[in-house]
Amino acid sequence: MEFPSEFIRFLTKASRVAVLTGAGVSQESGLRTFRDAQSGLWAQYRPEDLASPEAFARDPKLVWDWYAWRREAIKGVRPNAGHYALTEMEKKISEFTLVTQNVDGLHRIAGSANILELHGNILKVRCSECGTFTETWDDDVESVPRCEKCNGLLRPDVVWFGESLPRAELEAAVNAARTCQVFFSIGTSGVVQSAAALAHAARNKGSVVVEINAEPTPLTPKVDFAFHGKSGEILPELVKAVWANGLS
Ligand code: BV8
Ligand code: ZN
Repeated sequence: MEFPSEFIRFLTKASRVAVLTGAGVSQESGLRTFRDAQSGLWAQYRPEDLASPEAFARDPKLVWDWYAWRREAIKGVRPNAGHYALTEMEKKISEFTLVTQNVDGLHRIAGSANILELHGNILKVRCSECGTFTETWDDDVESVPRCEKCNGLLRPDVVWFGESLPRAELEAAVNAARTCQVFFSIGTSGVVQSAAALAHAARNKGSVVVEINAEPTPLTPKVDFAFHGKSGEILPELVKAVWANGLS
């Protein structure tokens, strides 16, 4: 893929870069994106209908089993070239912030360091009553496992629709978006708030906004550079184009 020289120059000179990722960056690892997450017995449910406190109150076992199914899927995959290219970029740029909507933990496994998990992490479990985290729980039981401290139902440590994002991570993400010189939106349909507002916050501060996504999104008309294709192919090429021939 050819990258406009103006863009390469910008990125070469940039010392503050913020990146927002979504389910698209994990697609080439074999994980379904949110929009086409539901298959098999889950096909009858919209993700929003399972990822909410109301759904958990209505049928905790159904929601627990959905997350157990997704956890098994995640345990069976590895980061892809897109994840690793982002770890390379982090080494080349002095202030690099990786904000992710993904709960799969693949960025950390790939070696990224400065990660803000805006929507939590599916591999962590806590009590829905007292909030106590637990490292061990039994997945194949008739009912939802319970908290040893207060006997409350355990739940995945993710942010459900209608729940507020973790304050510290959100504040750090907004700050990174507002102070970066280049903002990347990668593998996200840009429809879920408050994450989707970050690119606009960066743009309003005069940052160069870049979209890398398999298809155009509502953000596309507003970006400075849009590269449509697979992030696992485009990101390694970008890293090579900017940093391989020792431009910086
Ligand atoms: C909140 C964790 C305070 C759980 C998730 C303002 C206006 C309207 C609505 C709202 C608003 N403010 C709040 C809301 C409500 C809601 C919201 O935004 N609803 C949407 C649907 C309109 N937001 C909330 O509830 C948030 N909480 O704001 O609290 C509050 C509360 C109530 C009212 C006011 C304020 C909490 C949102 C977080 C929910 N939790 N995940 C779990 O995972 O189970 S969201 C979840 O869905 C993901 O984390 C992610 O954020 C989102 C999915 O989006 P993407 O990651 O972008 O994935 P998607 O499949 O959509 O797209 C993938 C893209 O990749 C596609 O474009 C595809 O083309 C591309 N692609 C595919 N393959 C590749 C690729 N690109 C590159 N390479 C490839 N190989
Ligand atoms: Zn408890």
